[in-house]
Amino acid sequence: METIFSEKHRLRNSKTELFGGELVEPFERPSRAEYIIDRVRAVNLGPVSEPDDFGMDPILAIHDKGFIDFLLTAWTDWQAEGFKGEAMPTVWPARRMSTHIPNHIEGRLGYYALACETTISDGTWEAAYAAAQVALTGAERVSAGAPAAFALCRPPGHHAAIDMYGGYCFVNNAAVAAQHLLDKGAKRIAVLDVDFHHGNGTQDIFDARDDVLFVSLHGDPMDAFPHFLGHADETGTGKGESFTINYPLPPNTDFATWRAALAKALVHIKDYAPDALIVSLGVDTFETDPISFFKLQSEDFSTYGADIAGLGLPTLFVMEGGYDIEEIGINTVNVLQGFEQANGGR
Ligand code: SP5
Ligand code: ZN
Repeated sequence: METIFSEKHRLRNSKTELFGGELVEPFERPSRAEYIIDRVRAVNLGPVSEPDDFGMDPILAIHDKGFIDFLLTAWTDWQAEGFKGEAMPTVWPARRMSTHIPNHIEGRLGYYALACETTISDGTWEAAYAAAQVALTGAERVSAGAPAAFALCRPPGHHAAIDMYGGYCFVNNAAVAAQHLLDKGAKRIAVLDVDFHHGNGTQDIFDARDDVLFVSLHGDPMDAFPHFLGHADETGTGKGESFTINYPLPPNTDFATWRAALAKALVHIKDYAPDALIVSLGVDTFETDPISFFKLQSEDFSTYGADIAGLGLPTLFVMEGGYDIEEIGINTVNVLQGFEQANGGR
């Protein structure tokens, strides 16, 4: 399987995350991608390629222009205020308040943020842009007939909504890739989100659409980030009704329970008969992930990679979360190898 990877991920290197009332080193840090690419190379998963540049249009096909303009200048606007730390919001348009978009950077941060653990700093936009190009290049390969590809995106994307960032995400890489596959002629795309956290951004983007099926297994939002989306009663709206499917799972969910939910998800995907599958691949379901509460073990990742291969669909894997950094390479590549071995080594 070919991996698409850009060293520009390193430009996303913020120093602070708000966690437990303290500013700590971010869980989402550059070494994550280094461990993954090292493992890809160590097991000879396949060639590693640089992304092509598809420009801004495919990003603007998914995201609000005002939101992207905000991301482009947020760091310089913040610095112009003379603030010493990294950019984070302190105020939000909460219930019954105005949705006018403020001028001041502090107001705009609150308007466009869905969470404030994720700071914006120098290079954030450049890395997020490169990650979207990685996903687009992977989509291009699948569109051209590759049975599978791995878009090693960093920063991740599935929490980024039409006009919101947060949860370590800025541009929704999986959504940008899905739209690209549709624009290249696919009629239906399924997104299977196996990250521990609910893919609220992807759900938001495709909520009212029937050309993208969104299926997610995740920590129940009653107990897990992002807390305000991902319930089982969210099934899509309008034309998109029944094309969103959520499997919220409780604390300490083990692989047997998780795999039973995956089996149900795979039946829905098969019935939808998509032209291709995008897997939002987060490995924060691992038993020792520092911010999550599922109990998957390393060999389970191989097992479910093979389960996904059973669909027999052209598949683009898009990297999302995973914060047990020492094990992130093994767990991620286990999914890809499990998939490939079940797929007859293609
Ligand atoms: C892409 C991705 O995986 N984003 C996740 C962002 C989660 N950020 C908020 C983390 C809050 C975790 N609280 C955990 C308490 C552990 N005891
Ligand atoms: Zn996650």
